[in-house]
Amino acid sequence: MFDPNAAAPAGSGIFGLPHTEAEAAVVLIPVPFAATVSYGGGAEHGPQAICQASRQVDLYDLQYGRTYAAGIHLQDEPADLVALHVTTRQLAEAVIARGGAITEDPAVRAVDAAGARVNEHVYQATAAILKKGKIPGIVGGDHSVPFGAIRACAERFPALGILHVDAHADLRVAYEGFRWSHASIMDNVLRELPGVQRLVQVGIRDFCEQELASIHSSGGRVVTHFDLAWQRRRFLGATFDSLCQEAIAALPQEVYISFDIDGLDPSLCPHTGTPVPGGLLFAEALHLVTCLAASGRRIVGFDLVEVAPGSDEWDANVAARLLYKLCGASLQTR
Ligand SMILES: [Mn+2]
Repeated sequence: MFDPNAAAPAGSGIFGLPHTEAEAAVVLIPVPFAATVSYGGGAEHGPQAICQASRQVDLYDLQYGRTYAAGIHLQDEPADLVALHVTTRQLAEAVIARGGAITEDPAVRAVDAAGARVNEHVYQATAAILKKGKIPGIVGGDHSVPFGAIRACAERFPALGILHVDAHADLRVAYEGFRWSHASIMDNVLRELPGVQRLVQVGIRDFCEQELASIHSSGGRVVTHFDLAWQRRRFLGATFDSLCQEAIAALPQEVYISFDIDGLDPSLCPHTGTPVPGGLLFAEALHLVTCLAASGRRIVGFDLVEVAPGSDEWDANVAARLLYKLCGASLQTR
């Protein structure tokens, strides 16, 4: 008999839970793929590290109650994606080392093909979960991996909104030559997925001029809350709550959360691939998600990406706790 007050039993699943996929209302899809990372590596080990750290998370949640009771299941890592990461990373590293792609580079074509394969896997897996009325959650991997999940959600819930927490705008056009780059996910989403009505970005503090131009020319489809602007308004007296409410008000009824761990203050994720000073504290991120769940909107799916385990368990520990909160918030809005 499962005891939510006891330590995680040997052989149990994520968060020490016993649920099979059939028993779970939240199904987590691990995507151990991070071929196009530009700076620090390791996000391909995110799913395993988070699963390991998740066993220390206490199951009763003061905000969301018995999150575990609805069932949470993490799928097995597909062996072919693990292998695909290794071969693709070697190709991508060589391209990045010489400063990005030259036109018609065969290595780039191979990396793009691998990205397309990941997208297809994630799309099929997410669509199958949505079809059963369950909530899909992607555990990355770098920020290229949730494209297929956003595609599946946008097809099932047209006029979808995305709440995107990140240090980076991720609106680069084929960064370093890679179509499915981690830095290009939201550019790909806007370009390929008409079912995404609005992208609301929070925590943004690293972007290039082209990305700023994309935001300004989006006709309101992209609403970016720069970290600097939020900090400044808080210095002048605005409450964090009022900023959250303003961000959420721009979102439609159905919302997908794309959470790049580097949106948080880097003291909470020191080993993530591209850390940037600034960002949200843990309690602030939770407040944002809580306000979204309390707004009457429905969280139809989510991802947590760019978690790279370092020499200690810290990054994965933070991520596991954030992941549990994302499960709780989504279940509350179901
Ligand atoms: Mn990102």
